[in-house]
Amino acid sequence: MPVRELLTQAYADQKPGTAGLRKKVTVFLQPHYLENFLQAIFDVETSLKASTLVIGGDGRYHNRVAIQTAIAMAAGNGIARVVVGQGGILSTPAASNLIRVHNAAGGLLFTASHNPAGPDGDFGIKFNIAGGGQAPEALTGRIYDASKAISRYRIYEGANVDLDRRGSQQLGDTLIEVVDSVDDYAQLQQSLFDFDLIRDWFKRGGRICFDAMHAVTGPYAQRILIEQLGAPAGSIINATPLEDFGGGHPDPNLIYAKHLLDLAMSADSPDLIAASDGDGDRNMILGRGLFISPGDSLAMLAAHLTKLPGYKSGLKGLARSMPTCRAVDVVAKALKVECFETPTGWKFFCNLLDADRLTLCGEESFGTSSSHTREKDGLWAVLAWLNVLATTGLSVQQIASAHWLRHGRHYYVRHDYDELPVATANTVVDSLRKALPSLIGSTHDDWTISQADEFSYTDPVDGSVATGQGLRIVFGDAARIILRLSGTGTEGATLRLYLERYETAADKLGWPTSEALTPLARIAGHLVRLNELTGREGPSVVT
Ligand code: VG1
Ligand code: CO
Repeated sequence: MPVRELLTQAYADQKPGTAGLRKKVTVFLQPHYLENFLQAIFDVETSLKASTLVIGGDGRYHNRVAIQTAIAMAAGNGIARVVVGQGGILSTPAASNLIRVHNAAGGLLFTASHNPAGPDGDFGIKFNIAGGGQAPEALTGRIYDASKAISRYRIYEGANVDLDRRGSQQLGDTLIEVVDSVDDYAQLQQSLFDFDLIRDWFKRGGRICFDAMHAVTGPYAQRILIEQLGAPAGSIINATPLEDFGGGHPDPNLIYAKHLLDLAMSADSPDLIAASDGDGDRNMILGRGLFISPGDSLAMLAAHLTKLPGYKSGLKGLARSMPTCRAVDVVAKALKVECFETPTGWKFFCNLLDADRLTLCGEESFGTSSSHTREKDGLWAVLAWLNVLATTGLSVQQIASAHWLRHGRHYYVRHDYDELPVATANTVVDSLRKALPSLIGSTHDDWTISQADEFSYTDPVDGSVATGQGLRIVFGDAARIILRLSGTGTEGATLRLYLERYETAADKLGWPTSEALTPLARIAGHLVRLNELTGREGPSVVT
């Protein structure tokens, strides 16, 4: 019998973070490291056995090897059926959709999102559950506990599935189906947007530049934008997925995709400029002459969404993660729909989506999506913007200006302090936490602190509580300063400082963002003392 039970020793560091288990490739290459974590999932999530498991990844270095291991272990653990993307490729939103399409009990997604790839880069696993959403905290906690106690794992020895050949293959009692990576995803998008109208928009001369950043969205964008919507061939750049993402950092923001900002500011700017990240769940949106911040993009899409075919029946509710600017709250109020504030990480939206209380949600970290799937969806956001442009006949600039005039503008920036010693990062957080109560009521420039606390969240659907989700200093509606520790880094600790300022007067809507936020950055300097306590001169990355 090729199914073998092999002895192993547990690792103590397999605690999933904001978006699954993310480590250096070198960590994953340790003996049985991957096997242990997978076995912990199979041991905890016993519903997988009689059901279907979806497997795919973002194509980064080690993807194929890890997928072969995962398939062999699925067969070793008696999973009835495995659906895997051809070549081992599935973008994160496409995998979430496949789980739904196949009524699977879960999915294994091999990705470290936008983190650099290659032998010295990062690797990761996300476990998604039935319905397509990310495993909730309680479940990842149980998987972590199981990983610490593991002493053996089961594997189908000698398995070598042909990942490039579509169709069915049998591995012991397990049926392996290799499926096209794009088909179902493309069909889903077609059901949501007016493809005819967008095609006409291109025919009338509308222009897009989409940067796939040598990561997973290349084939998806090729199929949808070029083949189905008729965008000119040159509309996609860096379209070929590479194992090391071309040595780049497929994190679409103003730093790692600065060339897109330059393009937007050039005389020859297309109407829409966009990019997605390593695993296809993030999006960046720019128009001719301007960058749309993720919080603004969420708010603007919320304001226009019911004009799009898939959303004609109205909005159930809107949501943003706590550090995301409150622009969408203003739209929710105007539209009289409920607006939720959740902790950082997409998993917190999933219960609300399943309970039918949300239609659109997003995060400041370039994540936007809707009830059509249970992950953030980069190309979805691009198509939504294309459809809004085609439907309204307006430019990105016109949409933004009208939006700000009506709803006011939230200036926004995030400062990341990367690779800090863990103790230093904790000192910064602890000292601010201690100071918070004494800050309430104090005035800084023209702003008075109305609230200063540590965010905790009670899930409105199942009542579960998430504590320690970031420190916030709130100046009424006017401004916020937020500090939290990242849960996705693989080296030391990363602190994130988020600054938000709200203006409604017509003459205050056109400032450059950095200028608008200078006073708030100064106040944050006094209150949070990041530079002072870390010994740094400033943030490593400003987005
Ligand atoms: C970051 C972002 C968060 C996002 C997460 C996963 O987490 O801030 O908003 O959900 O990455 O994104 P953190 O804990 O480092 O701040 V991705 O594109 O990895 O799936
Ligand atoms: Co991602």
